[in-house]
Amino acid sequence: MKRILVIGATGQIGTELTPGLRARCGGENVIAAGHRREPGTALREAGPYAALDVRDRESLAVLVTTYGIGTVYHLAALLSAAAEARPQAAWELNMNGLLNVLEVAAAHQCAVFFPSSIGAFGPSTPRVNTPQLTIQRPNTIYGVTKTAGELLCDYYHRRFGVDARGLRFPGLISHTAPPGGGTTDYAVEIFYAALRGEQYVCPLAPSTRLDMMYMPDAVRAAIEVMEADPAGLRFRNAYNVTAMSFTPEELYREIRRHLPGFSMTFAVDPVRQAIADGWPEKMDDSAARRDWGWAPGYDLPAMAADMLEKLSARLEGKGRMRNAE
Ligand code: AKB
Repeated sequence: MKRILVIGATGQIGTELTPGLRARCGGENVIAAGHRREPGTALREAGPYAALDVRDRESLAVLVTTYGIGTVYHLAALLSAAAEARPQAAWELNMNGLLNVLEVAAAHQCAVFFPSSIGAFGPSTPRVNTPQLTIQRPNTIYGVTKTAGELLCDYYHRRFGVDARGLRFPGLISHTAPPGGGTTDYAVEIFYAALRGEQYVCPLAPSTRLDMMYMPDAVRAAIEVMEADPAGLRFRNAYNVTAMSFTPEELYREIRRHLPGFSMTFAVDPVRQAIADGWPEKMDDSAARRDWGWAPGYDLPAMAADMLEKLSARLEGKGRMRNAE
């Protein structure tokens, strides 16, 4: 059996996609790779782990041949706000990393999953019901790498027959992976503050409406699009997928239904606000629904209830561990 390689296994999506794939395909068949030499115990004990810098094409090729890899989920990237602070590093990781993955995939007949983003759109894109095919003129380096990445994946599919598929993810919300350098991170950080009994200072203005998704839906979407019958795929890179759309004010009100004492203030970060203002409020994901049966499972109330339950259990567990030390 051909194995699966997850690059960026310790990052935001990889932290949940890797166990999801291992549960489905068996631990030994899913190789986790990340820039950390020592990943967490759960990741290391459930299957093989390899330290990898995806900018090193040779090491990637060795990994692919050593493990007999048939599918690569390439998740390693700098997110939008972090990329804006280090544009050259973002280009090197997001673009050169992807080019290496596609080159190795072409040489070894691997399928490739590429996560694009609402960041692939820009201020001239329609923000409401953003169509599958529309204007893509992003004005951030992150967006430039996502749009170019979509095109590069399509090029490798057409020119070299690489089975490259992708999704345009909205902001992703996870109780497992801590936020790291994204514009939509507020929608995760807010839960940590609420459960720790702290006031949350939101970096986006109260009415900033953005497209969002809970991580279990994102993991399922990534697996489903890679398992879809290729004959039904009218698009490759990348399908719009969405689940919910809310503002910081609406998320705050939803959390207060569970934790009435929680409070939030605003200190708008001009960099993140400018990025958010150019992104879709809600994408039209009808092509994904029609072509491979995409349907989200979580809306805002369901996501908030599950986040509060799971994250509070995790934070309590950590507190217990600290007290026992
Ligand atoms: C970010 O905020 O940079 C990411 C994204 C929407 O791609 N979460």
